[in-house]
Amino acid sequence: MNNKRPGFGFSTRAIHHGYDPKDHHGALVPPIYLSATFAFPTAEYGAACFAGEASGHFYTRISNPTLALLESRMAALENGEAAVAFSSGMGAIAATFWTLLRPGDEVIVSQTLYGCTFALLHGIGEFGIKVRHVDLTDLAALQAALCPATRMIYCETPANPTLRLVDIAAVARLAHQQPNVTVVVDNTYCTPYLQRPLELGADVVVHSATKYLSGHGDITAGIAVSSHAIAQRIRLHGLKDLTGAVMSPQDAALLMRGLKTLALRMDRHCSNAQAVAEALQAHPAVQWVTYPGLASFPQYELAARQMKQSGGMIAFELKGGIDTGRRFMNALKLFTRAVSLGDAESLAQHPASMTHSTYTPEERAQHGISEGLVRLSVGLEDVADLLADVQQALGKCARAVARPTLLAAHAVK
Ligand code: 7XF
Repeated sequence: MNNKRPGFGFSTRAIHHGYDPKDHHGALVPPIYLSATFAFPTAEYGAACFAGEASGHFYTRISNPTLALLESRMAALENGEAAVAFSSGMGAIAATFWTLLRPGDEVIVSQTLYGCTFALLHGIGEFGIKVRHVDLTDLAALQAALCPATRMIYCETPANPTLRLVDIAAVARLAHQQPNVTVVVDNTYCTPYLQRPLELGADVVVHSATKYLSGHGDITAGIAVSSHAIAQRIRLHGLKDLTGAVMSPQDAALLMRGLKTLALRMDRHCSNAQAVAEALQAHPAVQWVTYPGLASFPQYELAARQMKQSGGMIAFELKGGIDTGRRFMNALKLFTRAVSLGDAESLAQHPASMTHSTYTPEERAQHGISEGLVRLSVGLEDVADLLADVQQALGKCARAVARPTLLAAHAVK
């Protein structure tokens, strides 16, 4: 496909961008370059590669043709100039932080973040980088937190696991009133099919490509997408020297296979999740449910403006808190009890004891993660089967919640 022809739609780019079978013996599917190193035609050319004076692949930790194809495809989907592939989402996030921050710098981060990102922030704090957690839905608080030392604003939107949103355009506008502030958005929950932060003014998008992008739960992978200049810094410093967290070319091929169906899969994740969220909301055993597609969602208008659809993730709490939540999880028959998200299989997990156990209970309370929150990643199964599973599990919780009330009523008599 000729990359210079503008106007191809999202799925066409996800399937074809950057590849022409003519250049590869007619192979419909891109070959996998399983080679750690690449031959130099002359010693002088090798030296020029290392000096940054010649282009070309010379060592897979820095670049590889299979990774380069994936990276150009991800850049095309996020509408960025360039991308860098990593062996995990945490690899991408760590390399971005280590590349863009120095001792004495300040980073402003949104209130709620995935547990290991939260832990990484503690880690970089030990190296003299000041981390400020700010409610980024409050622009006055952001304005007050910005100072000459601020170098980065980092957020997830929707946040894992609370689904709280950040208005990317508003935050980027404020951040860019000051020079040298980079806005980084973790777009894992949405993928570029639902939300494109770079188009809204962000500078870097990071992903756990372990999730929706690959979509089949068979790899761990990460991606950072940005301008050429920032991507080059992340590649030559954060990837090459500071983390070495390079993606394997075989995983890049699996990820490109997943990307071909991303739009189809996201449509189905979203419609299935909407139905499950509505069923939860209607059930008497449920205390609250958070899903961007429900009219009760506190940032419903922002979700409609910023996201193409509402995503596949749901957070909710049952009456009776985590004890009832555990009963619900243990009663599930089709949903699998597992962390991760964005797979074909529907998954249920308990953030306080699993993905967000890196927070202390006090920190969870401070960052808006309730102990009873149950997280669902709604998969691609038939919606009727998912609803039946949720209903039967809720039925067990409703009886469990109702029983003490009945006993109490008897005691009064
Ligand atoms: O290093 P990974 O590929 O696992 O990605 C890290 C990561 C980064 N950003 C977000 C928003 C994430 O959700 C993740 C990984 N989250 C999984 C989860 O929440 O289930 C990890 C399971 S412990």
